[in-house]
Amino acid sequence: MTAFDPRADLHSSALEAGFDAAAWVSAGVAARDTRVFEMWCDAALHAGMDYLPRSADRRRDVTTTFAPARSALVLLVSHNHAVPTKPSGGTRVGRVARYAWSRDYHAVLRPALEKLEVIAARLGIRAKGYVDHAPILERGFAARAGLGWRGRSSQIISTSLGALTSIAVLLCDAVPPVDAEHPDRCGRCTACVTACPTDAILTDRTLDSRRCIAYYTVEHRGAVPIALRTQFGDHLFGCDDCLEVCPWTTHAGRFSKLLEPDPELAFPDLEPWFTDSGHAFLRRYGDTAFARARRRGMARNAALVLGNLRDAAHLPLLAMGATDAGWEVREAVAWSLGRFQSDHFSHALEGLTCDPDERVMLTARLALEGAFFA
Ligand code: B12
Ligand code: SF4
Ligand code: SF4
Repeated sequence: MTAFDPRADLHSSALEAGFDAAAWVSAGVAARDTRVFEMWCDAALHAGMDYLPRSADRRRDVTTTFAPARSALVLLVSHNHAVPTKPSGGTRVGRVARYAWSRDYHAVLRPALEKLEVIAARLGIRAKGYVDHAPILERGFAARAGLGWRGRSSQIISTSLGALTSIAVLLCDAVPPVDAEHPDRCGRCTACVTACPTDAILTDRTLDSRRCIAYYTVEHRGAVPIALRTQFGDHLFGCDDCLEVCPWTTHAGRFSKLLEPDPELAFPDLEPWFTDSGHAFLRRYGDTAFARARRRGMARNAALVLGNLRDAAHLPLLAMGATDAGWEVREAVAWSLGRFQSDHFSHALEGLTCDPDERVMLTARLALEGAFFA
């Protein structure tokens, strides 16, 4: 790249806009990447995310998303925030993945990408920015751009930023560079595989979404498989276990310029999730990642965390959840009440044995028989 190359100017502008790393890559999708993606979908490892196999054709060719695309400026944004101070009051237990500690990164990064689109136009480059919402194999782009390599956790790992990053892609009509894929730096490390509470990480560096806590707590509607529940521990929303233990994350230290952590998202109060309406929930969390799970999903997640913590101080909140409008919340509450030895709130559990929803009724009956106490 020469000093007068507009690509170099756009690259500098991206870093000035607050992105933590940027690199150019060709827009052609590697056949290996589409093959892996399609085999992964064929093996049903996408769980209930049916939009993934549906978009396989478009993922093979990004000109179906942005017709002029010849190259891409791939961007990394760190969400490795320092831990904010926990607010007081309410019931603030359970862990939230770091990407959800700030306002929804899609909303925050969108204006930054639009700014880059305008700068690109001034430089004579047609460009369109995407973050996580288009059928683009974003990790494949980041790996080919040399920003990092695909770790055993399947996350793109950067030597300077570690594993706690998001990817954005600015598709451009600029002349493509020669791709310079990053070498694998996992070596003999298997820390992420060992750290995964549900054994979701597979040997080919993909994962089984049907076992992944991030999948269930963020994407999945309905009940979580009973066999996995105790392994969820105190994970309330998303999961960073396989990313936090990565030695490259530990070495990277704290970053994140574009995303600001909000203590109310890092340590949310669970109580309103059991009392507020769905509308009130969206008024409070509409511009956050929690909106994806909606009130019912978050109340379900909260109930499972309380069942795993087994702190009697949380029993009144669980009892409140026993009359929730969402069947998946009542079902999770039935399981969680069954994790306590106390008879204090057994009336709530007994009530659920007559629940109009059969799934709730069955779980409540098993809970009363002591099936979940161990
Ligand atoms: C579906 C999805 C999920 C699913 C499935 C995750 C998975 N590992 O496949 C679930 C809900 C579980 C999930 C969880 C998370 N996700 Co997610 N997710 C996606 C999404 C929408 C599609 C990913 C996908 O297609 N998966 C299927 C697999 C096969 O594809 P792939 O992982 O992209 O792999 C590609 C290549 O690496 C290559 N490949 C695959 N296997 C192999 C093996 C080898 C050896 C090689 C060389 C290449 C190769 O082929 C693929 C195509 O390019 C992307 C956004 C996007 N548009 O890409 C975000 C994305 C992958 N998620 C992201 C994040 C941040 C997360 C979480 C950390 C959130 C959290 N804290 O809870 C977790 C991490 C869990 C984990 N360890 O992966 C980031 C990843 C950033 C990064 N640095 O890698 C993305 C890119 C979103 C974004 N724009 O930032 N996610
Ligand atoms: S996000 Fe959590 S559950 Fe999913 S693979 Fe990583 S450690 Fe396992
Ligand atoms: S924890 Fe170890 S094996 Fe996993 S991605 Fe990081 S370096 Fe690779």
